[in-house]
Amino acid sequence: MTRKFRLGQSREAQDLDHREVYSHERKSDSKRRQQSAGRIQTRIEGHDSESMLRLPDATPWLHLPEATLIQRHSQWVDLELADRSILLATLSGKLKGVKLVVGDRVRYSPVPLEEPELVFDKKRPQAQVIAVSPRKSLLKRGGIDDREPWQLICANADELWACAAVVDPPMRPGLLERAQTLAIAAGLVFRIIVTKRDRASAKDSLPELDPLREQGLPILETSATNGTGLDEIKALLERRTAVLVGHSGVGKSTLVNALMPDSGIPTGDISRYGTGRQTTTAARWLPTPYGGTLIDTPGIRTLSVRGLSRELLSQVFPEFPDEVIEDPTAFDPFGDNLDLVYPERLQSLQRLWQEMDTRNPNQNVHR
Ligand SMILES: Nc1nc2c(ncn2[C@@H]2O[C@H](COP(=O)(O)OP(=O)(O)OP(=O)(O)O)[C@@H](O)[C@H]2O)c(=O)[nH]1
Ligand SMILES: [Mg+2]
Repeated sequence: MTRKFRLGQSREAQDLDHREVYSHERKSDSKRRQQSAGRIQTRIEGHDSESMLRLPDATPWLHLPEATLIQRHSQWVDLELADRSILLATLSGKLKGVKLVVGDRVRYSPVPLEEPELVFDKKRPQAQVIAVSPRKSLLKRGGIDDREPWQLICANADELWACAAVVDPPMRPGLLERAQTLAIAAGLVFRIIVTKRDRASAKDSLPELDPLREQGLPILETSATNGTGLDEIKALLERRTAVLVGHSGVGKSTLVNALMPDSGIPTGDISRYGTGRQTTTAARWLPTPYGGTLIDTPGIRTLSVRGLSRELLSQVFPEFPDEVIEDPTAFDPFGDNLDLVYPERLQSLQRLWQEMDTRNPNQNVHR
């Protein structure tokens, strides 16, 4: 089956560890080989990882109405207008090669300026996106290869809320450190939202979070089932846009529904655990009745930090002295010289430090 990526978007904000998404690209192998051969010959790394993040100048289009991109589909996007109505829109050819993402503020033309290509489901576009306004923030994670150095998660958020369940799926502090790194890189406030608190006894102090607690990170314990922590979340949502990030099944969408019973977002059930499939399949921008906005995202397996600066690590691991941050691999987490309370933190630091430097593993591989 040929998959279409007309908007160039279906590979983002999903778990992209699935290599098969690229199988449709075999036809372009030959072209890629030509380009790669040129690079090898000149020994110049021609790829500019920031190019996909650049936006064309939007100032010629300031006379057009502005809307928020609230969800991407394979062939179109949903826009929310100032009056909260929703329009289905295609992208103008002017935006070819531009990566749009949930949360983008866009300028649109109410009538399509160009004839849209085939649109699935007989849905007719009502508008066309012409320009993207400069982003206040852009949350991204490392991509899987050189052709897509970044996977965009959302634009214009203020905070990243990393969701971790007490059980089902098991809590993995390593993912939280990764999420914190991405949040700092994007300039977002980072919070940890513990979900399913009702599934562990009140006596359980969740000691696996102690190293993060001791760094002073804000941790909020919640339960969509018995309402724990929901008032605090509502208060936080009075004037913020927060993106929910976490493994599939931790309860991100359930939390959204608990906060906004009318949102009717599909949530998963236990039988889905371990299937590797997310219930939520596309990120969605959800204005809340509390003033702020939540962004629900599909569950991720991991968050790559490839391509991010190692300078971020001193903020994620402030307990380590400079010489450890400069080369964590020179130290033994279980050796006597550092005498660490949490040796797993040094192991994490080592992993992130090494991954940030990894060159694209597929760089010179031709399938
Ligand atoms: N006991 C309990 N179960 C919960 C809670 N929150 C979510 N669940 C259950 O966890 C399962 C998964 O919830 P979802 O909200 O679909 O998880 P998600 O994080 O949105 O998953 P993806 O969309 O796949 O990323 C469902 O069976 C929920 O009923 C909670 O606070 N307590
Ligand atoms: Mg979900």
